[in-house]
Amino acid sequence: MASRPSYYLTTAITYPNGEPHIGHAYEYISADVMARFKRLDGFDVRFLTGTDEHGQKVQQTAEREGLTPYELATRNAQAIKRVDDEVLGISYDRFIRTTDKDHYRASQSIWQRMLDAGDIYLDKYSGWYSVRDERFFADDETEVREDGARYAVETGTPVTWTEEESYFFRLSAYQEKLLELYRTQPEFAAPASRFNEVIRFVEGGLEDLSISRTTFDWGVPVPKELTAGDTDLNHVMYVWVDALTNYLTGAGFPETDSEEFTKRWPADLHIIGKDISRFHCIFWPAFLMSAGLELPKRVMIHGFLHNAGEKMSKSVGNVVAPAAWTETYGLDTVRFFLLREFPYGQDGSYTHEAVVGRKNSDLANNLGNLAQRSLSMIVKNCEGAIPEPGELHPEDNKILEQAESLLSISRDAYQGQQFHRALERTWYVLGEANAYFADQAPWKLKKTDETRMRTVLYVTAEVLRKVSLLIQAVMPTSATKLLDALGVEAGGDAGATNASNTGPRSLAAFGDSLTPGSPISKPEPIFPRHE
Ligand code: ME8
Repeated sequence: MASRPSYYLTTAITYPNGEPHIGHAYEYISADVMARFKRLDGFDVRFLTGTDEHGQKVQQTAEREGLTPYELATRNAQAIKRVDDEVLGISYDRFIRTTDKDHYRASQSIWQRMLDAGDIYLDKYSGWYSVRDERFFADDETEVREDGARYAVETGTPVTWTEEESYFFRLSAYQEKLLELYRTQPEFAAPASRFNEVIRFVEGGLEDLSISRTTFDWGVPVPKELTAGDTDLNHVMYVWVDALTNYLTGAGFPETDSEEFTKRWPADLHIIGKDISRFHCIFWPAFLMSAGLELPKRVMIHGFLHNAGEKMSKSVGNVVAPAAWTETYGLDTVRFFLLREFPYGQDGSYTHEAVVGRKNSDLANNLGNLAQRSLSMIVKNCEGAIPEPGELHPEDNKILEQAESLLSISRDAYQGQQFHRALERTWYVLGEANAYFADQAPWKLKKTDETRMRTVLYVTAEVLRKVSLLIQAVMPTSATKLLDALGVEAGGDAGATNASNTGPRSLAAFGDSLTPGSPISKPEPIFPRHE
């Protein structure tokens, strides 16, 4: 399988200063769906996720909890990993922690390269810093509120005045090169609306970036040999320098000549949320340009998930844990809902009613019922095996062609992370299949024209096979049950981890058809209604 093309994708790495919520789950799930689809479609996938453990935010939370930062990070990294493994079935290949040894090496190596390029110099930083955002703000990006305290305008988080010796990265020198990147690689970031915000910001001019801290020590050290010998202080890297570098560590950096690195870098896709687009679309490519490394092919910026239209926040008490959802609705329903309900890239809102609506109409009715009704008829009337179809009528061909078209539509949609498009179109075809089944009424044909009944059941089962193949990435467990019932043989790349990956069916089989005479079984109810 050595010749399979590589596909390397990543999520943002989460701050381990608390438990993950459904907004984080949204990101993990969407990346997982992308990874699974690519695996099923014949790619050699590497899928990286993990935790961003350094910085003041984690250090301060640890102090409050009476733990060392490493203890806090370890506890919460384990909690996040447990959610990935046990609650969401995320098929990552590596869960990276930025406290991993190889990551220190990678971070120091990229620093060295930027230093060698002449892009790092010592100066003094004075300005505002938001610990919650781990981000510097210029004076005019902050405001004093009624309580007398100062806040970042954009994010609403408190800022504190910071004055310290710091190394700087010559970001200002990259303005033109970045603008050229955006011009020549319009697919570099998406959606366009968010990409345009980034472009406008860069057009407005860039200031050099403070990339080290001296007033606390929870970070990747900047060893003295990585300085120009111009400081007596101990510097640690600004957390975003090491955080972004995790994508390189995950590809085997700094071993740039290794087989792994050559195969995996540049990354095909970084999936991130809208609050960190500047870090990924400005700082990250600038660091890489400076270090003489290739740039990622794409940054997909997803929106935020809101609880009934309201921002999730601990103080409002409306933060939802992923397990609360999967226990109530089932994992596959949650995955389907999050990707089907709103366009990927835009903000989305959820309510209990909306999830139940999707579950009952799209899953229980459109898919579940059609599968139950058609497969039970086959089991009962066709000796429990795929029937031999008679001559195909135009209406048979029409629905078969619609199902056939779903592969290229889905591929295109996935290529642009337009998950909702793939699902929307798939459910449109399922709607057509339901109408076909109702019009053809095989239960009536049973009395009048058995050959025709067999044809209609064959065609319906074949549409279900194609749909099931395509929805494996989104609903691995349910799709597997359907494909099992249809007697479709397993084969394909299961990815590295976890049980819900058993029995994948490669999309290479999409263009085949069901074999008459092959045994099928009536599926146990796969998509029960939510009462
Ligand atoms: O930003 N809806 O970590 P983080 C959707 N460590 N996505 C959400 C969300 C919501 N309500 N809340 C958060 C960081 N996210 C950095 C990343 S990457 C080199 C370093 C997303 O724990 C958020 O946009 O604050 C980000 O992509 C991810 O969850 C982790 O957020």
